[in-house]
Amino acid sequence: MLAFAARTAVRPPGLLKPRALMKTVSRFKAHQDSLPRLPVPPLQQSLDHYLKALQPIVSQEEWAQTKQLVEEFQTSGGVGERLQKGLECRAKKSENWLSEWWLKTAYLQYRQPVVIYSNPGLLLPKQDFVDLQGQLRFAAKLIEGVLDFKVMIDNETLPVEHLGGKPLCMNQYYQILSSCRVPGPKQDSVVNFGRDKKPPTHITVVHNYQFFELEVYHSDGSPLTTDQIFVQLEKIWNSSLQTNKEPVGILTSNHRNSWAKAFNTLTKDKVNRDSVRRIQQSIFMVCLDAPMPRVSDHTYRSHVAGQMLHGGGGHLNSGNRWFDKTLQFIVAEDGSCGLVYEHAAAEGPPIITLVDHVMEFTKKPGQVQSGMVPLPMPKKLRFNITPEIKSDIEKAKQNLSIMIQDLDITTLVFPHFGKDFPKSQKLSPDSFIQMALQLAYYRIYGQACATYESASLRMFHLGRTDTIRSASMDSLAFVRAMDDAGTTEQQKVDLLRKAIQSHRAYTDRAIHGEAFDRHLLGLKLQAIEDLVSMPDIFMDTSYAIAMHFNLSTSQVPSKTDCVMFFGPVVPDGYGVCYNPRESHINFSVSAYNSCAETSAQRLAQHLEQALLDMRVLLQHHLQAKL
Ligand code: COA
Ligand code: HC5
Repeated sequence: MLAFAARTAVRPPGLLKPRALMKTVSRFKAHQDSLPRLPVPPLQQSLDHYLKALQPIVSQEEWAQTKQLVEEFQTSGGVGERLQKGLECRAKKSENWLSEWWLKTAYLQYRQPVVIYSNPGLLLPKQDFVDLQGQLRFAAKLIEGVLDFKVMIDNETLPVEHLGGKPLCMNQYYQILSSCRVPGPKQDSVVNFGRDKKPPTHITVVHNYQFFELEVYHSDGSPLTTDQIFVQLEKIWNSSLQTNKEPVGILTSNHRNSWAKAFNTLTKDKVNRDSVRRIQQSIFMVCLDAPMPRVSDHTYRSHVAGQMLHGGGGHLNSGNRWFDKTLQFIVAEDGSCGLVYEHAAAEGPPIITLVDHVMEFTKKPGQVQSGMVPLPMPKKLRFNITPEIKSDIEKAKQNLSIMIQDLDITTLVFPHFGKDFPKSQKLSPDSFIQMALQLAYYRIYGQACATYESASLRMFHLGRTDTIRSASMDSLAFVRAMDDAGTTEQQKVDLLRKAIQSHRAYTDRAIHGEAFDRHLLGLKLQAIEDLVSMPDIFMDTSYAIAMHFNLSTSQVPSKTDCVMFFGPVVPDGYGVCYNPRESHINFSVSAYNSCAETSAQRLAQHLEQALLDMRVLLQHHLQAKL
């Protein structure tokens, strides 16, 4: 019995009977255990690749200096070798040498607000309802759809995903429901209640800044139907008509240290503490938003993307959120829908799989109900607002307003082609798009920049991401040649193909655990853990340039025709997310207004032009016979 209890620690959450549970433990665990462990790449290989990746983005002098530092770092018996041994030792002792470090470095110790700086957003196709009835009916169906997906998590019928023919780690699916980030003074944490003895059976619904606990299961464990959820949502709506409430949720948008302090103040009060706890525990959250200000059809998508990321500010829907909550669906009365999610728990793809399932589900006709059972009133989660908390809310509002003013975001549907065209040219669509981005950036700035593209490490147990550095000497040669009158069209074609192939080769290395970014991070953290002084390669200008990602990009494909977005990771940079479909591509581009040198619209226009120019180039000129 003890052995069983110990094993349940790894079980996926769910409302399961013990027998089913045993089966679940073994199947989930068997799959997870069969996955390879994340390797530590050979030191020299990573350093060689690092030097190569620096070439297009640093000066020759900087490069020469770094080469020397790298050589010193890797001398036999030197600090590099020692740190590498430390890492290899860590890899032997842990399930994944990187995952905990990554969680802390990329998320929990990151002090900037989660809004814009960390939480990604997603915009769904506009729904065709225009009134309250439609809004609540869609929200009810959406809730039922998530619960339908949750069955697959609970009873482990989620199909194992594959990449490059290899099975992927499925752990992230067990982190996205019933979880929440919690602010801390130096470091945050993430709590997950799905593994509790009695997993949560409620969701949080928020309307007019008022939070409600909505039970979504009957006492026999069966989920509420769409009609039943609809009735409950109506009750919530009708009991939260006042619009003069303090937007307590806006506290979650603040700088993490400020929020951690305010969190302490807020949760001194037992009523507040219990309400926060119920939000954290809930399976997920649904935000019933007030209508958004009317904008022209032309700017609608870009405008609503902002709404999904931040809620529009204290006077609009930002108080209708708990930005620490892992998963928040947003449904507004005018048919705008989407979500915002807290990133620490999972990457985009598991969220997208859930969204695709939910959107398919909402298209199914509802079952006709035979009579309604009376259901209790959803519980209002009350907050006692002291003058101190009110002042914290005011400060958070002001701060958020500045952040919102600063966000420059645009979405673009590139209608001319999708994956179909690069595929017809026997080229990787992802690499094709990345090269278009390189060309667009070069045409604006006349130089290449450190470029980040997310690569999945889920081939490995508990794998998250590594970095594909899309700016290479090959990409630079291509973008330089593209507008150069002295280069023949045939040479341009060859350079484009070579750049694409080199990017695709990088991608293959990255998803097989052979990129260098996480390895270098590991060596740096190992140095901190071993209390050795920071090696010079990490104190070097080239390293700072390499880590200053002016282009932060990510491909997130989906079956639903949606667009995803996130903020830039540096003050003078861009965030670019794209969803390549068969015959069009959805893009989002973000930047900061406070940076005079960047403009989301400008990059988006150049991107469109670059994609078109690359197609013309390939269509008009046959591949050189090698
Ligand atoms: N000729 C013809 N077709 C090709 C081709 C070629 N040379 N190369 C690729 N293709 C096809 C593929 O077979 C695939 O076909 P499909 O549409 O039927 O699936 C399609 O083109 C897409 O392939 P490609 O564009 O090369 O990209 P990819 O799907 O391999 O994705 C990454 C590349 C880097 C995005 C992916 O490996 C990855 O890591 N994804 C996760 C990223 C992530 O986690 N993002 C979120 C972070 S929160
Ligand atoms: C719903 C789409 C989410 C995409 C989020 C994403 O790509 O996040 C990246 C995660 C990672 O580890 O690479 C980080 N990035 C936004 C900075 C690219």
